[in-house]
Order: sequence, then C-alpha cells, then structure tokens
Amino acid sequence: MSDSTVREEPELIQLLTPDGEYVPHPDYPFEPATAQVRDLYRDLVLVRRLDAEAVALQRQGELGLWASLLGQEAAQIGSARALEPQDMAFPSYREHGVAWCRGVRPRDLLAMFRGVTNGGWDPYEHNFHLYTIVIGSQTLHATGYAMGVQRDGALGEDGTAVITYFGDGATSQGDTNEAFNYAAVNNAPVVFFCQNNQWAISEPNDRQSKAPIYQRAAGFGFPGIRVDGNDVFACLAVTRKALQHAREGQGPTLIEAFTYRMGAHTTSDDPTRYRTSAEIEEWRRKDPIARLRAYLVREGKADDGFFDAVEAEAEKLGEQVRAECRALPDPAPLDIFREVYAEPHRELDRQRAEFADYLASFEGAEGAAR
Ligand SMILES: Cc1ncc(C[n+]2csc(CCOP(=O)(O)OP(=O)(O)O)c2C)c(N)n1
Ligand SMILES: [Mg+2]
Repeated sequence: MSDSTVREEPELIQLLTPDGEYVPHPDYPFEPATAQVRDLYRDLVLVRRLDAEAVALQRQGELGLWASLLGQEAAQIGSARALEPQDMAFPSYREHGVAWCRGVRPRDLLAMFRGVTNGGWDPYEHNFHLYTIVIGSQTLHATGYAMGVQRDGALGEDGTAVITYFGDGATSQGDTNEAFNYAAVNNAPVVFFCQNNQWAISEPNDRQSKAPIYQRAAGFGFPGIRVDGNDVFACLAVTRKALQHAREGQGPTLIEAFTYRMGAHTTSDDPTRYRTSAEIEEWRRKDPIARLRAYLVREGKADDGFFDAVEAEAEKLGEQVRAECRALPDPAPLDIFREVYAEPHRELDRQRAEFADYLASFEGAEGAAR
C-alpha cells in the first residue's frame, strides 16, 4: 500500500491458542512439563481470587482503593515465573500477580491500599520494589539499578537481571523514553515489560501511540517483541529469553504484552463511560485462565479433582485475605514522624509536638499521641 501510515499487523508471539492448543515457536523454546503447567494454573486462579476479594473489600469500605489486575494474570504470572531469585523487579501499582510470585504477603498489598502503612514491604526481602504510582518513574529506577548491577560485576550466566513493569500509557511519559535511551546506550541488563492493556484510564491505546509500542525499541537501538499477554506460556518463554539476554550482558529488551484490562482502571473508575461491552466480550474469549484450563483438559494433564482442589484453595485464600484485611492495625498517628527521616531534626520535632498537641485537644485522644 502506498499510504505510509498503513502498517501491517505486527507479529504476536503466541504458544497457546485461545482454544488451549500448544503451538511451539522456534525462537522461544518452552517445554510444558505437567507439574509446571499445573503450578501456573494454580497461580493464575489464586491471584484472580486475591484480586476479586480486594475489589469486594474496597466496596465494603475496607480498602481505600484497589487497582484490579483482572485479565492481566498471564502477563504477570508468566513473566514473574521467568525471574530468578536474584533478579530485581520494579513494578507499577497493578502487579499483584508479580508480587504473589515474589512472595509478598497479600496482607502487605492490602495494607497499602487500606492506607495503614507508611511503607509497604521490604524490597530486598523479595527482590520486589515498592509499588510506584508516578507513571513511568520506575523505569528509570530499574535502569539505574541495572547499571549498578553492571558496575558490581554481577552479570554472567547466573547473574542478576532487572525487570520493570509499566503500562501502555507510561510509554507516553518522558521518564520511560529516557529510561529506554539510557538503558540502550549503557547496555543495561534491564527488561522493559509493558502490559499494553489497551487503556490508560479512559484513554485508548490508539490515542497514545501511533506506532506499535514494541517497535519503539528499534529507535533506541534494542530489540522489541510483542507477545500475547493472555498466553502464560508465551509470556514466560519470551521473558526468560530477554532476562537471559540481559544477564549475559547483551543489554535491554522491550516486551509488549498485548492484553486487556477487563475491570475498571481502579475502584474509583467507571469504564462503562468510555468503552463498549462488545469490546469486553471480544477479550473475554481470550481469557488467560480459560485457555490454560482448556490446554490441561485437552492434554489430559489435569482432571476434575485437580480443578476442584485449586478452587478449594482459592476459597481458603479468599477467607484468609478477608480476615487478614480486617485485622490490620491502624498506625499510630505520630508514626509518620518516625518513618520519613532516618535522623530526627529540630523542625521535625516541632511539627511532631504541634500535631501531638492537636491530637490531645480532642476529648479521649490522650492515648493516640504515643
Ligand atoms: C506522572 C503521572 N501522571 C499522571 C498520573 C495519573 N494516572 C494514574 S494511572 C494513569 C494511567 C496509566 O495508564 P497505563 O500506563 O496504561 O497503566 P494501567 O493503569 O493501564 O495499568 C494516569 C495517567 C500519574 N499517576 N502519574
Ligand atoms: Mg494501560
């Protein structure tokens, strides 16, 4: 075609069709061993349940906000199960599936969205950084960390790789483009994992990016790949290869996981205002869990007993999440003065005293000012 703005549909790496058929790809080797596939299924179901419980808890007034991962489970579980323990992940705010794989306790995620923690979790306990709300800024943190890894001489076959998660909307931020450029010129061992869930709140992808997101990488001088983000096998195989590439000193890769945000942007959003039910229906047919289940059944790798056991485990997780959320202690109001600065200083002491006086001015509030 002569119109240079018309482009062909880019290739999408897919190993598992929506009907659950496994189709090997020569560039992305993946052996679907039964135990591993069953574990992936379990992860997908459990994080979907964790997410559904959190949405319900927000509706019941137990959480201030929640950003649902519904529909993005395969992108998160596939990529996170490709990580080695020594790898470091820098998430955005929707990566509950990645948090799950890195061993972050659900109650620590809930505490953040309940507003009862001034931190979250210890990033070094899980090699999983804190959630980042400032869109795209974690791509720079990850690039800087990756350059540190490089300077520490921690590369090599069993070395450390870094991954950062961000959305399609984040690719419109300067930070993200600066991170791409800096990672490229420094050959930093970082994987840029973009979950293109088609929306940045109410802004559709075609209002954000004229070119397919993964093709941006070429302009910065590193490889970009588009993967079916609802295919857990493909997300795992593609991410594993990119991480290995980084680990071995071959620099960054951009992975665009083509997926869909099935729920609202957050519990404060109403997506019926800006998108059609037909669009949601189209994506429902590509559901990441249904297709893995279809594969397991088709291949005779799981029976009803297995699916029932996973369901029972999900029920138990739901109960645990609800109980733990309601039991989270409120922070003492003056804790904030201890948790921001490493060392106390005069101005902080003054502000603390002022706030303590203010609290004490309420009847019965004596106990609050600890
Ligand atoms: C620097 C900055 N600008 C604007 C916002 C407000 N904001 C919060 S989420 C969001 C959309 C992000 O979309 P995307 O990157 O696609 O991630 P998704 O929420 O779809 O996972 C925006 C604009 C913000 N948090 N930070
Ligand atoms: Mg998005």
